[in-house]
Amino acid sequence: MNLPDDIILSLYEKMVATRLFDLKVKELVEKGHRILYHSGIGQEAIPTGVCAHLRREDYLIPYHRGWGYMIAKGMDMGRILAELMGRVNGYCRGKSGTHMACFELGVLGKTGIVGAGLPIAVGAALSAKMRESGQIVACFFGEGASNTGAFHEALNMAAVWRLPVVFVCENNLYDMYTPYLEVTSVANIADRASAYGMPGEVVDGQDVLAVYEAARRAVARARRGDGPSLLECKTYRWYGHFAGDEHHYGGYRSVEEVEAWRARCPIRGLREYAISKGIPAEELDLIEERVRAKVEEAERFALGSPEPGPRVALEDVYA
Ligand SMILES: Cc1ncc(C[n+]2csc(CCOP(=O)(O)OP(=O)(O)O)c2C)c(N)n1
Repeated sequence: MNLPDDIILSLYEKMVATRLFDLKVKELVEKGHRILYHSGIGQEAIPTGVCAHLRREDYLIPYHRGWGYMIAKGMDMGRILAELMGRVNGYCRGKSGTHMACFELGVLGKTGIVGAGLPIAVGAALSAKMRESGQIVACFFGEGASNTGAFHEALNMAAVWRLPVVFVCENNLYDMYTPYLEVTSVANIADRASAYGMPGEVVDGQDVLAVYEAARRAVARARRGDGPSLLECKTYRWYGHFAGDEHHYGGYRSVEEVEAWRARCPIRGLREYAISKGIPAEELDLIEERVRAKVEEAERFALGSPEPGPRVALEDVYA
């Protein structure tokens, strides 16, 4: 694969933004701000590589880990952070926190129920097909979600109706604190695709170019009207399941295992590839500087945004 430099630089920028935004949230949590936090650091290549193929009008079903999907789909980091902090300038006026949605960009919201995004993806894809709108759906979830009934129902209906969905499993090897192999009937979640007559592919989730290429095929299939696909991206989260999970390092995960995965940083991997292709390191440094400034600006925006008063609790409700 020989991607043009502008695509490589764009993937780099999105991954760096995802990483620096996540680190900013971590810093704010450590300072005592109350933010529901599931770090996606280490997994940046997956939302970046998949969402690079989405159009503005396509649907996106994110899941609880990280914010790379939202950033890659074009959501504003300041408004994401404001929402996480419960401020009125957030995407849902501070009422949803991490479960925010942005309908203008097709982001249908995170849910706190593991696996619950998959049937929503099927519904959105059915709607797109019936309206002949040309939209597709990218649906993200962890390997733990693939053991829920919702996963199996969703894949079955998506296959029966040949719906335009790309199911993306981020297999970071642990369902909270449980090694997935202890509770899962197959070593590769992608193998489950064959039970529903759709293509399933195992992808190196630390290699953004591999994710980009696999997603290109799956998205093209969905756009052609040939139906859904399942991508399983093998990956690893660098930090705990959530802020305060201190046992992830040397507890339920060995220090050697964590360090071996950290050595396969997706951002460093792309950086080295870009430099080997002749892209100057200074250009990559400039991108980092620019993104860092945007993250600082997002923090100022969020902290400067007021908290909603009690009156707004009665707004945006049905009755
Ligand atoms: C139906 C349901 N069961 C349990 C939980 C508690 N829970 C939240 S995240 C999580 C682990 C999910 O693992 P996975 O889907 O692999 O995603 P990961 O956190 O590893 O990215 C669990 C068990 C929940 N939110 N919903």
